Amino acid sequence: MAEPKPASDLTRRVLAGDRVALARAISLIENETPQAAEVEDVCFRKSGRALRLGITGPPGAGKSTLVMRIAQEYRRRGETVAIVAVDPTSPFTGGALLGDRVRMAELAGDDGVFIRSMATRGSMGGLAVHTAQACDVLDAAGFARVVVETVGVGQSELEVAQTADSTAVVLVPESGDGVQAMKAGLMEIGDLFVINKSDRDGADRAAFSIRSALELRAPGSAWSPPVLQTVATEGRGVAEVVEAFEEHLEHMRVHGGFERRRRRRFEQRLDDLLRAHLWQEFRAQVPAAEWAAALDRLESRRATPNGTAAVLIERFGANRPGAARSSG
Ligand SMILES: Nc1nc2c(ncn2[C@@H]2O[C@H](COP(=O)(O)OP(=O)(O)OP(=O)(O)O)[C@@H](O)[C@H]2O)c(=O)[nH]1
Ligand SMILES: [Mg+2]
Repeated sequence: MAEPKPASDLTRRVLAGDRVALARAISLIENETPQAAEVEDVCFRKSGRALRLGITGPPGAGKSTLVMRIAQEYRRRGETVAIVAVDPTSPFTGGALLGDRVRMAELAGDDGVFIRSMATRGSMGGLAVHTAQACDVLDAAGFARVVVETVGVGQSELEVAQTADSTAVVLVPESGDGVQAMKAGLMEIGDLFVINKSDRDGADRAAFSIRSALELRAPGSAWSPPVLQTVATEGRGVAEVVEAFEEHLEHMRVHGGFERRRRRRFEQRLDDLLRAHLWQEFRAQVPAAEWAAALDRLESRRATPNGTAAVLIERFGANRPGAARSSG
């Protein structure tokens, strides 16, 4: 493996935990600027110590409110925390996270906390890759816990949740009988479940139905996900959520699941990156006129999508004669 090049000024400041540099580095990642690669690579090599926690669930379940409370609880325990709110829709506001000014103010000015929202942009392996890269940066900067909030709807958001070491699914009493959560793919990814807004009616019933649904999941598995109740706005039950995260992480360390999970995550990440790179490379090989001609043939039904794809791969794919690459 090649020796790493000396770090740039930005990278050095990131590693020193400089907040302005951290924000800048994450922007570079978000925008897929060429400069991002250096920060990413240096930070990746230095990462691995932070424990990554995922918080996901339906829109408005109280995820951001809970994340703020979790951060406060970690601070009470003397741990540093970085928060990444992955916001698929609004690139700049960070949605409710930045809107939650009271709790923000409580955490602002604390050097042990870093909060950042990230938008969905670009193509290089998508949301999960960007999130993992941002987590590497925060990890390398020395934060002990990195918490990622995503809305639990849609495949790419679920993939983000799966980049965590431990994931909490946040539901509300109205989430009903667990069937909805199951349909959304949330039941499979939770290592712990939180019924937030438990100040409302039906929290006990919701917790019961989630527990029942969980019994159908992977019977005999070593870890049975706890189902907790919180009132995030008041901080009730939050210490128990933090405790459950820590117990789950410890459980995996003892039973060996921890490294397995991280390895799976690397595999997924490599897959995503390779797919994106190979696809971009391939598309760059196909002249615009050829592309338009292929679309014409599809439009007039003179060719099929399967046949067209096969022909394009044969003519422009990496395996064609003389396709040996000149640059790496
Ligand atoms: N009654 C009650 N309201 C809560 C509780 N937790 C959060 N809320 C309120 O629910 C609303 C949504 O909270 P957020 O924390 O923004 O929820 P979210 O899941 O992050 O929302 P998105 O990121 O937009 O999906 C806010 O008005 C919160 O004040 C709770 O425990 N009880
Ligand atoms: Mg939120």
